[in-house]
Amino acid sequence: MQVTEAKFVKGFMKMCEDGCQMGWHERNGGNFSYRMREDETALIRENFSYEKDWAEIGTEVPDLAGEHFLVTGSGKFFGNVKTDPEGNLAVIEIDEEGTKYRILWGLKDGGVPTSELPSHLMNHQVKKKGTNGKHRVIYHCHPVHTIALTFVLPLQEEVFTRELWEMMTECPVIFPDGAAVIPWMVPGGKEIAVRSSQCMEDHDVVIWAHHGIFCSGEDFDQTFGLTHTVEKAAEILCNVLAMAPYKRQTIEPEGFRELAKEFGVNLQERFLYEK
Ligand code: 2HA
Ligand code: ZN
Repeated sequence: MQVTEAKFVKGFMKMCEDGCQMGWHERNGGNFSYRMREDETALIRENFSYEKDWAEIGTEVPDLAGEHFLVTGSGKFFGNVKTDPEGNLAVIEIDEEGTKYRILWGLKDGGVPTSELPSHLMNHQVKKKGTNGKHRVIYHCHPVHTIALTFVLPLQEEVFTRELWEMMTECPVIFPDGAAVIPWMVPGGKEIAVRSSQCMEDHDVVIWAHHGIFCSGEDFDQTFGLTHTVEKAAEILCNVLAMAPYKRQTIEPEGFRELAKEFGVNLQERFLYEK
């Protein structure tokens, strides 16, 4: 089967397009990876070439040894994925030590996988273990309002989580573990990858101050929907803060406790502090 005929590739490409339409991928902004299932790899294996050299990942992901990923290319524009998937995407394989990768398909005009490959793979490693293999999608983008909030809110996950939850009733149901926040760091390397993957141990949302957001999920719809929900809550908060420095009324901690009971989610008390 042609790579672009496979259902997971179509889903991946659609999400690239949807993210662009949201305005989350200026120029080459953002990056995206999917941990392929064995049957999906088998389906398109006939298109793979094993001639490219192994290259250093820049970190270690031993629990991903032998795994295959569909990833966006470094410096490539999400907006070009639809018309030229083979020039902008790649299928990569991880070696037996989990320290190297090689390109099996794609990036036909040259190039390498996303500059955030260490963060993507370390996040995948944490999620593969922590969700019993259920999470397969790691998505990074640059949504305006989420980034804007990192200039005015304290960079504390309790504050970000609580403020976002208050903006839409369904937020705590959609991200009950809250949103982690990391301070500004140089992107692209192992240090930010380690920090992010530590946050992914107990969150599906990690906000990078003055940069963007990483979300993890089981499939494309869940992961995109999660990103959209966080960004929409952030947009409402930006609007509220632009109107007044305070809220006249809001959802109170007791309301969140009732919501948790009704919807069967566990909301940690540290997010429900008295203000
Ligand atoms: O430009 O988003 O974080 C790609 C990125 C790097
Ligand atoms: Zn980025």
